[in-house]
Amino acid sequence: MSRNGMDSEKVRAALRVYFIAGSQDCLQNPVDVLKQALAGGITMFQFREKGKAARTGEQKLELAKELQALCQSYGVPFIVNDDLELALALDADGVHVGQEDELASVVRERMGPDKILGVSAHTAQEARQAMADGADYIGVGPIFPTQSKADAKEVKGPEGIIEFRQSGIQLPIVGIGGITLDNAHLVMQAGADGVSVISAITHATSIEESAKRFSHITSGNGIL
Ligand code: TZP
Ligand code: MG
Repeated sequence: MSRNGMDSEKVRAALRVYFIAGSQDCLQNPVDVLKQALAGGITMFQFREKGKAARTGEQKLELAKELQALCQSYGVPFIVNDDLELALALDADGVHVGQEDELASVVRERMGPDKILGVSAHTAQEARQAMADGADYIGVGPIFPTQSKADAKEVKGPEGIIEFRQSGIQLPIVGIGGITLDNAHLVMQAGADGVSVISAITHATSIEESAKRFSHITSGNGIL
């Protein structure tokens, strides 16, 4: 079985503006939030329904289906956070797992070679293991302080990404945690292929405008 699900250049392009959300992150209907984010130009979406306020069971499934259909209408990959069974049931485009979740090697095996596998990595060793397990990309963070993840690890700063690159990690990297329109360029300059964002999009005054600006910043067009 091929170890990587997708051509790595396609993965790098999809990581550019990687929007993550679940209903617990949204100030309005998550379907409306995603519609606006897609209109603004996000390049990938991760459904991360997590925490006390999260939906479960049938409600989670129904929301996932709706969000997936929206992503499909834009040709944007729909990734499921830490729920392999849901991803398989929906034939989602991929799965993202953390170090405490299902083993990446197991996820790769069960999804097959053509799906996108993302793994959160905090050390170069974890990054190398993720690659060996068949990861298409790694998520590195938190880069900056975040309010969106209760159990977030120590803040790494953009230096965390520079260190990964210096230690020879060539896998596509997406930075995560506290990324805003003001600091996203630092994440890209550090060697990331893209930015993962929750609150800077879900809590934006204009979601579409925020997504649009992230798109400009990460395409090298500078800060608008
Ligand atoms: N993993 C590390 S930080 C984080 C996750 C899921 C939350 C990122 O959210 P925000 O609002 O973009 O800081
Ligand atoms: Mg997780």
